[in-house]
Amino acid sequence: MNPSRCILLGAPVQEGTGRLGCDMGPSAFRAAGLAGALEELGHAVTDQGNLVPAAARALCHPNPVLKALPQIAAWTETLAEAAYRAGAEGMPIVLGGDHSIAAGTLPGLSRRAAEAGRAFFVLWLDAHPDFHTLDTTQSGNLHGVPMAYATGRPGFEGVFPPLAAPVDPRHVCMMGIRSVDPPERTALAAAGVTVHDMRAIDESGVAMLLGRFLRDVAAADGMLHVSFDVDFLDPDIAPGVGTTVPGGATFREAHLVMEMLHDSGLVTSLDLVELNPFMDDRGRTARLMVDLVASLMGRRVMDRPTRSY
Ligand code: NNH
Ligand code: MN
Ligand code: MN
Ligand code: MN
Repeated sequence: MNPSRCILLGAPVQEGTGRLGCDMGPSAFRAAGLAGALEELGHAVTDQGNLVPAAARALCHPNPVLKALPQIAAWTETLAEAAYRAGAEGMPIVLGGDHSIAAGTLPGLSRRAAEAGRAFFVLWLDAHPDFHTLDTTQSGNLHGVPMAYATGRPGFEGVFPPLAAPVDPRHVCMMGIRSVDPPERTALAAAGVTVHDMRAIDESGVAMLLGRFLRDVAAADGMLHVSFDVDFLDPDIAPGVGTTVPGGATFREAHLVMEMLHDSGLVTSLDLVELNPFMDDRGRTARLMVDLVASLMGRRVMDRPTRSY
């Protein structure tokens, strides 16, 4: 990967989870030294500060459990536009905020790719697939729906903005998955999303699974967006998150994923989501996330020949 112009966009969204604290995520990434770590690697960094959501308008939906629908719909509109614009200026790195922000970033960036005539791929690093529709979610937490919306599953019409370029579910690879609700399981299989759950990682290792996906992206000359939910990581190393699911990616697996992504030279945008500084242990999770981003952006232990996947 050549030196990039990194565009940092803060998205202090917390209404998509059932708890408070993710609104402090952008500050924690900054306090943990994200911009400095990128600059040290030779990248130019422009921090555009925190976004402000569009005005929320009243929305009704028959599912009574949905939480903060007007607020998240407003953020979705703002984020889609901001990610689309930042995609023309450099490599957008969106600092969440909870994972509902991907309902904005994915459509904005896939629209940018479509206009460039490029295929758009997504690597989804998460304990959860976030593949609920507004009708199937039982928790009502809208961080559980962004992938369903971005891939054009029905039921979002008139609530979230229309999609200029829905993401092809066959261009989505999920890794780290270990908490799937029954309606999500059925829908993922029907849509053709590649899901590497923790068992697949245990059986095959991240290198084999990720290498296969990176080869597909490279063969299509695709743009690759990485959506990185903190709960991809094992809670023992990353406690600063609302939803701690045991059995997550280890320090070494996560670093290897990041190093392979760097070597591939394919990553064009990044979401960092679900960091909850209120739950963190003296900034440990924020600092680990910054270290992982540094590996993704070129920090390495030893020089080695560039590999192509
Ligand atoms: N699937 C659950 C729900 O919809 C959990 C989603 N929680 C997440 N997603 N943290 O990444 O509520
Ligand atoms: Mn998520
Ligand atoms: Mn998650
Ligand atoms: Mn294809």
